[in-house]
Amino acid sequence: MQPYILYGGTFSRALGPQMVLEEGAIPYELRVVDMEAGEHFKEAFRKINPAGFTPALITPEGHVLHEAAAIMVYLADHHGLADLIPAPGDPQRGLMLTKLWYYTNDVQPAFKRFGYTQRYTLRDEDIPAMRAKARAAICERLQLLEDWLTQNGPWHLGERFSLADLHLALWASYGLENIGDIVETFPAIGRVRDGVLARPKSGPLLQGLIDYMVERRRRRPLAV
Ligand SMILES: N[C@@H](CCC(=O)N[C@@H](CS)C(=O)NCC(=O)O)C(=O)O
Repeated sequence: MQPYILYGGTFSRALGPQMVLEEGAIPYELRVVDMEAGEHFKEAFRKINPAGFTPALITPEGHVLHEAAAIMVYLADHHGLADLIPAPGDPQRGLMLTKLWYYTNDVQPAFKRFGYTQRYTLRDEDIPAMRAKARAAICERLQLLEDWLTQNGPWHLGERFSLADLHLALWASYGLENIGDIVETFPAIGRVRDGVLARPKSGPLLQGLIDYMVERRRRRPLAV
């Protein structure tokens, strides 16, 4: 059977699915999409994911999956990775899914407005104010997670590690103006990020993202 083919690399959130593949020792091939060169919007990649976003995952059956969190849940379920996802019927699964959906439906759009502010404004002069509002929205949402982790942590599910921790570690590693600012401002979130960094399989991948982002911010600082 064909291995999985994962499209992503560099600063893509394909890292979420990649961490699951590594944690589960699932064979895969990584195909790097150079997003800095705009490869994700070119025809070759649009044939894989017409939306032009990474990650995309081609399964051994030939299905194309997109949406990082959905791919993570699928892989963990399909390969029975019980140490990453509570099984259907386990009440903790609901808690985990609710946080994953929160990341993708609420936290992620605020990050998009912050990182790609020009896409959301009609006039360039509105960019700084729009970005400041997006930043405030991100911090407000992260504060809710900080409160949850402080009261119920150290992981999202208390003592039990899960996909939600991998996903949050990814978001926390992007940072805002500076790569370390989220984990410095929100210590409980920082502990989740550090816990993932300490994992033998996911840790080196996450460190690679952090190193890439530090270098990227140096080349392209955000003007707020
Ligand atoms: N909802 C999608 C969003 C995917 C997404 O935005 N991926 C980023 C990579 S980190 C991307 O392709 N960005 C390119 C762009 O927006 O131009 C998911 O969670 O997988």
